Amino acid sequence: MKTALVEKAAKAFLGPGKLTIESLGNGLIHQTYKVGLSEKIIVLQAINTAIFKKPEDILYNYRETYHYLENQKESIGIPAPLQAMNGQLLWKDEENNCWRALEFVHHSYSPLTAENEEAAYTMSKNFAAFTRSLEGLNAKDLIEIIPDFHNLSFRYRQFEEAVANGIPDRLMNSSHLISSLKERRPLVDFYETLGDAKKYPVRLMHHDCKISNILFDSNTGRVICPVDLDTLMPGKFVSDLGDMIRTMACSENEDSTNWEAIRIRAPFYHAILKGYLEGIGPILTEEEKKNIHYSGLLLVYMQALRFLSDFLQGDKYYKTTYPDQNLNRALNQITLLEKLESFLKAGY
Ligand code: GN1
Ligand code: MG
Repeated sequence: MKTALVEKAAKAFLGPGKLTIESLGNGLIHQTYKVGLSEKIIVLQAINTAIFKKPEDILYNYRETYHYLENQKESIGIPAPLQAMNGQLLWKDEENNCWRALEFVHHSYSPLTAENEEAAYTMSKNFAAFTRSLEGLNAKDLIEIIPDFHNLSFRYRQFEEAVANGIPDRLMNSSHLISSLKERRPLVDFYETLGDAKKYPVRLMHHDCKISNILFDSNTGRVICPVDLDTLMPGKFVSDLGDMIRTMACSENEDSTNWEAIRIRAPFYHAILKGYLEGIGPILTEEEKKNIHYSGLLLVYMQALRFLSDFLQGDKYYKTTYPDQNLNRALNQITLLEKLESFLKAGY
């Protein structure tokens, strides 16, 4: 993003004056900045409208959630959405970039890895408690921000299309990965059984429960709240639990190419499950509990499909910093999937 545009957007939210601007976070989708004007600091984001086609829907869901939580006793609070000087939550610049701003939470940080089981337990419990605290908000009242976002059948179809129409030399480089992913097609069949809403209720899920999406207090070390709520929308429990297993139970992050080091850290896996069950409380159904171990399998598989499809189609979706990065990410996730399969087969 051009500096001049970031400055203009910052002024649209903060007014005129001397600004400080720095990049924030490690998201793969939006451009995020920490912007200051004298004492006031905000988080400013250019929404990726190629992916979030209706950015106003993000603001709608956020405002509804924010107000709902504000009126609940002892519930988790989230950073306040901020209006631009013109009173709007969404501000468009002359190139049609869509900007939004949030309150900056002082003395906070978001970790890149779960340092120990305790941290994994705490985070998992917090994400689960977040879902629980939204039980009173009708999931159907929020907009499905990205239709079919965690629909594994849809992701599998996208993968098939990428295999049919992908860039030829990229297809050749990935033939081994493509067959590993095809072999695991039965996971899609299992996913389809989740369509039964009595057994697997639709709830408001975060849909991006990776470790870097939770804020900790740097003074006390305690969890503050989940962030990156753009994909907060109706969904199934596997999404959040699965993404936590994917990103916290794994010994390496999704960008690692240290294949030999990728493994499931059993104590972390158990801590995540324990935290989730405690945080969600009695609302999980028997069926959900019975099939709880599918969560990690489904989400790691989906992420592998998404990374490989994007690679085959020329890296149009995920930000990359080198040519084979999405291929490596897919390889990383398939390695993780194999490790998770053996871990579960061995009785975990
Ligand atoms: C994207 O931008 P970021 O890093 O928060 C993606 C998630 C993936 C994740 C993989 C809207 O999230 O679904 O799990 O990358 N978000 C979207 O790191 O596609
Ligand atoms: Mg995200």
